[in-house]
Amino acid sequence: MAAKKENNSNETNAKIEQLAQHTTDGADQPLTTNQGLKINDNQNSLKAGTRGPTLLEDFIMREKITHFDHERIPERIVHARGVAAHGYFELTESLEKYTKAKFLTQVGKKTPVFTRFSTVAGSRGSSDLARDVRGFAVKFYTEEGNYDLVGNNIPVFFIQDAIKFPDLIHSVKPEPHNEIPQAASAHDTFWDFISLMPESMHMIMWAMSDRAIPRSLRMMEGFGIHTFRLINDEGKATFVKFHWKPRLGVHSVAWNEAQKISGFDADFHRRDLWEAIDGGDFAEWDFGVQLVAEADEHKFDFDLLDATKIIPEELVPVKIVGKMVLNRNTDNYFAETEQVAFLPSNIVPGIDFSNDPLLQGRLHSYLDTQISRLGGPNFHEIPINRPVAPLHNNQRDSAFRQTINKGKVAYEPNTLGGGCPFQSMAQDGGFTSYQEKIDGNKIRVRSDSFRDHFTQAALFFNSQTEYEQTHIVDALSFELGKLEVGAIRERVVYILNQIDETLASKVADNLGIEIPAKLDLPMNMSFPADANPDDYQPIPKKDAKVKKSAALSMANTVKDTIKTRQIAFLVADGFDADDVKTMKNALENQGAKAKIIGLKSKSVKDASGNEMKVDHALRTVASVLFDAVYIPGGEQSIAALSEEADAIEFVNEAFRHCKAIAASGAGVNFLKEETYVRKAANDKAVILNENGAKDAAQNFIKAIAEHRNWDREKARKVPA
Ligand code: HDE
Repeated sequence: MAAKKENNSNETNAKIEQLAQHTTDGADQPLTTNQGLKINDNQNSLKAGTRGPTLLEDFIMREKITHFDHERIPERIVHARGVAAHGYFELTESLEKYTKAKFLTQVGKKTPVFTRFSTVAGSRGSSDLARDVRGFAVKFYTEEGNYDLVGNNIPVFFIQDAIKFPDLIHSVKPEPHNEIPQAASAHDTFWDFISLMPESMHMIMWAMSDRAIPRSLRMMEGFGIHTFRLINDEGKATFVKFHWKPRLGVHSVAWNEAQKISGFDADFHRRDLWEAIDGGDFAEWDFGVQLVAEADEHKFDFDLLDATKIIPEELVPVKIVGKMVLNRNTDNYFAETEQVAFLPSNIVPGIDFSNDPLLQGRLHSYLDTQISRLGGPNFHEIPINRPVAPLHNNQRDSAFRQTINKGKVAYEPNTLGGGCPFQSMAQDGGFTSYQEKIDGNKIRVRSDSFRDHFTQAALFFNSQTEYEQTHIVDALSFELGKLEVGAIRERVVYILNQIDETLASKVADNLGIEIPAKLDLPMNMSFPADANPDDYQPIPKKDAKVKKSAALSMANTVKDTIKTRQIAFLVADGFDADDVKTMKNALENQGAKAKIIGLKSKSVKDASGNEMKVDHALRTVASVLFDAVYIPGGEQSIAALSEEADAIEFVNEAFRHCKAIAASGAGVNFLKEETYVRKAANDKAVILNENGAKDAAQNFIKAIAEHRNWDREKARKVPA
C-alpha cells in the first residue's frame, strides 16, 4: 500500500518536475539571447555612428523584435477565452468491473490533471460573463498516456452531427460584415440558424437558463456529453456518461447582474478561480458516471448516440467514483492555459468512443486545429501537453521539433534498431479498439431515433422552478428582442410552442407578437433545412417516462455553505468597530471572505479614530462583484454613506439581484430610509438588527448559503 502511494505521488511529482524544467523566472541570471549569449546593452540598437541608421547586423535587436512580432498565435476558433489550473484526480471507488483504465481502477490513486474552463463564442479578450456555454476540459496525465475529457457545463449540444458545427459557430460568432456583436448570441444570424434547427431546442432551454451565467467556475457542473464506452479486462463494453458535480453547489448570477459584471470586472471568473486557489480554497468536484449495459442500449425513448439528449438521473443514477481538486495556479498563462491542447481522441486502454456522429467529427477536428494554432504537428512536445507516460515513436521533424532523436532508424518494423520501439500486446497495455460489429450501407442520413427534439426540451423546462422558468422567458425575450428580422423571431416562437405553450405565449407577449399558427418559411425551404424534407421531419413531443427531473433544477443544489463567498462591508469614517469585528469573525469562521469597502482607497477610521485598511474603494467596485452586503452601525459612517449615490445604488442593486443584505445599529436606518430595502417586509434575506451584529450573523449566514432569495423578484416585481 505504502509503495503504491509513493508511486502515485512520484507520478504527480514527475509532471511538476517536467514543467519545472521548462520554468524560469530569471532570478539571479544574466540577460541572454535565445542562444544563451550574454547581452551587454539592452537599451540601444547597433548604429552606424551615434546618430546614424541602425544596422541590419544587429542580430540581438532583430532576434528580440522578431520574437515579439510573433508573440500572438491564432486564438482558438471556439473557446478562445479561458482559464486553467493544475490539480489532481483521486479515485474513491474502483470501476474495475467496467474498465481496465488504471486511473479508474486503483482506489486512492492520484492522477495529475490540468483543467481549462472557457466560454465558447467570444474572442480571447471578451468578458467572462457572456451568456454562453462553458467549456470544461480536463487533461488527465495518466501512467498509460494522456486522457482528455473535453466537456461542457451543459450536458447536451445544439446539433446532432459534426458536419453542422462550422455553420453553428459561424452563426453565433460576430456577424462577418461588421464583426458585431462580440461574445453574444443575441443577434440575427444565430437565431436564424437556430430557427431552422429544431434539434437545438433542448440545448436552447439550457443556454437560456441561468446555467449560462455561472456565479463561479467552481460552482458549475461538467459533462462529457457524448455516450462513451468503458472496456474491462475481458473486453466487455459498458456505455458511460461522465459527470462533474461541484462541491460548492451549482449557482448562477442574474442576467442584469451578468451584464454589469462584464463592465466592472471582465475577468470575474478568472479572478475568482485564481484567488480561491491562491488563498488555499481549492476548487473541488465529485466525479460520477452513468453506466448502461450494452444490452440496454435501446431501452430508452431516445437514442444514446444523440448528443441532444441526457439520460435522466431518475432512469440511471450518477454513481460518484472520484473527485477532482484544483490546487495550483499556472505559472504562465500563455505557456500553460493558451498552449494546452485538448483532444477528445486522447484516450487510454479501458475507454473507447461510441458512434455519436457529433463525437466522431470531434475526433478529427481537435488534432487538426492545433496544427495551425500551435504552429505544426509537434505541439505534443510543449511542456503542458507532454504525457508523464514515456513516449517513443518514429515520428520525426517538422517545425519546432524539440526531441533530438538518436540513430538512423525511424521506421518499423526494423532490425537495425533491434525492432524498437515495438508494438505492445493488449495485456501489456497496447491499445486495441473495441470490436463493435458494424453492418450497414454507406449512407448520409439522420437516424429516425434522433428525430424527437421537443420531449427533453419540455422535460428541462418543466423541471425548473417558477423563477427559473421566468428567467428562461426573460432570456429568450432579451435575445429575440435584439433581432432585426421579425420573421426569425416568429419562427423561434413557433418552435417554442412545440415545447410549451405557456413558455411560447409569455415570450410572444414580451415581444408583442402572436404565436404564429403555421411556420412561415421563405424560399420553399424545408423544416429543418435538410436535403430531403420527406426524410426528416421533427416529431412532436412524446409522453416521456420522466416528466420532471430534480437534477435539472439549480434550486435543488447544495445550499449549506458560504465558503469563499464575498461579502461587502460598506463603511465610512465613524463606523462601529464591534459590529464589523463580530460580523467579520462570524462570516470568516464559515469560510466566507469579508471585504471592507470604504469611501477612500487606503483606510477608514472607526468611531474611536482607529484606522482599518480597506479592501476596495467604493468607486472601484459595485455590488454585482459580491454575494451579499452588510452595513454595520456607526452614526457618522451612516450619515456619510447616506450622502453617497454609489452606496445607495450598491444596496439597491444587491436588493434587485436578490442577495442577502444585513445591517446593524444605525445601518438599519440607512437601509430603511435610503434604499429599496424599505419595501422588504418579511424578506428572509434581509436581516435588520438594531441590537448589533451578533444576532444578525446567524440569519445572515443562512441567507447567504441559500445563494439568492429569488422569490423577491415575484413579491417585489424586482427585475433580474
Ligand atoms: Fe469543441 N472544439 N467542437 N466541443 N470544444 C474546440 O479545439 C468541435 C463540442 C470543447 O479548453 C476546438 O482546441 C467540433 C462539444 C471544449 O482548449 C475545435 C464540434 C463539446 C473546447 C473544436 C465540437 C465541445 C473545444 C477549438 C462538433 C462538449 C475547448 C480549439 C462536433 C462535449 C478546449 C480547440 C480547451 C474546442 C471542434 C463540439 C467542447 C475547433 C468540430 C459537443 C471544452 O477543434
